[in-house]
Amino acid sequence: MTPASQSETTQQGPRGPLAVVIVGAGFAGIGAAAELRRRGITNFTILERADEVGGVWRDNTYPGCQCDVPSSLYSFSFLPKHDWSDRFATQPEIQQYLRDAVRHLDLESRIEFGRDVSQVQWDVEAQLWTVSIAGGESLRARMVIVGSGTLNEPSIPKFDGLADFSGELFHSANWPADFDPSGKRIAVIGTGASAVQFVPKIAEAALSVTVFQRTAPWVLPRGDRSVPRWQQQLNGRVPAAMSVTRGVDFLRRELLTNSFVRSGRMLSLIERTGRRHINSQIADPSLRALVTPEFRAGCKRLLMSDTWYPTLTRPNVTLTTTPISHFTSTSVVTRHDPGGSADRDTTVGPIEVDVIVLATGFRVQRRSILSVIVGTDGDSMAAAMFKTAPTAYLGSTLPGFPNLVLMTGPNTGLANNSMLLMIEAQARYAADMASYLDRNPDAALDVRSAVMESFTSELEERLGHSVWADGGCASWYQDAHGRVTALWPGTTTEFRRRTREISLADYRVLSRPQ
Ligand code: N01
Repeated sequence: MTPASQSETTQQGPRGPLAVVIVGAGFAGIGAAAELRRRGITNFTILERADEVGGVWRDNTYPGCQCDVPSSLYSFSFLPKHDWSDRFATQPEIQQYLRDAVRHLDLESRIEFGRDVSQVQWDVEAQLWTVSIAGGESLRARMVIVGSGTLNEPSIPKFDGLADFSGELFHSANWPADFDPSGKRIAVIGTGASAVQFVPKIAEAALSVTVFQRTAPWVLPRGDRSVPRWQQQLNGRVPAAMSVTRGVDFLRRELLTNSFVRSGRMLSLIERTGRRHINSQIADPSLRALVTPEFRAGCKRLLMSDTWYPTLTRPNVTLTTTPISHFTSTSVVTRHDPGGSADRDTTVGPIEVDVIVLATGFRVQRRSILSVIVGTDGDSMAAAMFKTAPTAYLGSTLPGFPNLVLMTGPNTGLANNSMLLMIEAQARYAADMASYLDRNPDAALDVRSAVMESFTSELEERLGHSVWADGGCASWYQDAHGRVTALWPGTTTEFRRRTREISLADYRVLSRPQ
């Protein structure tokens, strides 16, 4: 649609009704669109607030940004990529894959860029969603698929004085394209998956890097390697070769699930590997002590890096576990913490820096899109979801929000496998709902409260003794009460089976008021 025709429709009132509006053009939105197409549903549009596809893989451009599941598992099963350059795909290559996927699936004309969704409201009379876009336009649709992502709202801790800092300050997900670390004194707050990837890169050029670690993560050997040209060609010519690699990578990850859910013996093996990794890369006993985790492996996301520990031993890099007190215009001020580990640490007091990088993760539990989706009784999805624990039936649907599927919703995250497997399963589920609605023009599907309650109890029971709940850590996998609300408790195979189709027994069929 051209801008001209968009403004025309503004003057004429809401556009539509469309069969489906998809919010977001990352893996989830594109996967859902592909599945709709496969089922012959073509009356849909994708609203994307940025000017490019890619979601998190568009936003995270920090140096060293790379996938931590093998690339064999990082393309859609219906559009395999055979020529990944590395065993773990890099951010630019993943984003290019998504651009290519959009072209290949002929979705280019379906994506409307620069369209920031401001409200999604159910119209009880018309049984349609009204999707409002910042700037004034609105669309009507029978169904909405929310694919706007989970790890896309940077979490900025409320540190005293942070706003007074006069140097460069940014979050790892908003990396300035022209940032040059050369000769700079850099503070990095956080030691999660992002920091572990970019600190080794910036440390090569920076004058100094001070890494502020609150909790030492488990870091395992990565074993990355580039894929030789001959192997890429073989994968292209003999698809079975790639399928075998994909199958082996898939099974190894799938089989780990039980260890996490039951805190099984495999975790001790992972911890031994983690400790060996520390001991083989760090000679200094006090630094070894600082980086040794004090919780069970897997409780937080397992990180993989062959360069993290060697980077911490560089003369221009300091790891400090002294808590941050506040910031001044030029420094990070730490505080002595008698109850903590300050006695093992040498750095206490103001540390003058030119740059602060917040590698402090994302707001996962309370993403803002949930506040603007308004259901049958006028409540926002955030209000409905947070009455108890954040949950949705099969991570996808919520009572009072008919004909709406939340992609990568609560309890659909994975600690050990590729999210694309979950996304494809959810896309099929969403498209099955769209097909039903297509066949039944007067109906709407609203998941039964009892079905969701029983699903929520099942999750609580299955996750209650998992390492994510009992492993002795706090993480974004949990809500404020320590309940595991981000992760799926089973294998991806189980999730695929349970989301293969919409079971009508799980839903109330609403009919349009006469
Ligand atoms: O964020 P995180 P991330 N004071 O939440 C610390 C995915 N991902 O951006 O552990 C001091 O993991 C916090 O400390 P603590 C992946 O799913 C994937 O690194 O809470 N420190 C922690 O060290 C990952 O899980 C890839 O004690 C504070 C860090 O900040 C998710 O994104 C690559 C603090 C946050 O770590 C998020 O990763 C990158 C405070 N007030 C990311 N607040 C792939 O390879 C927070 N911290 C696919």
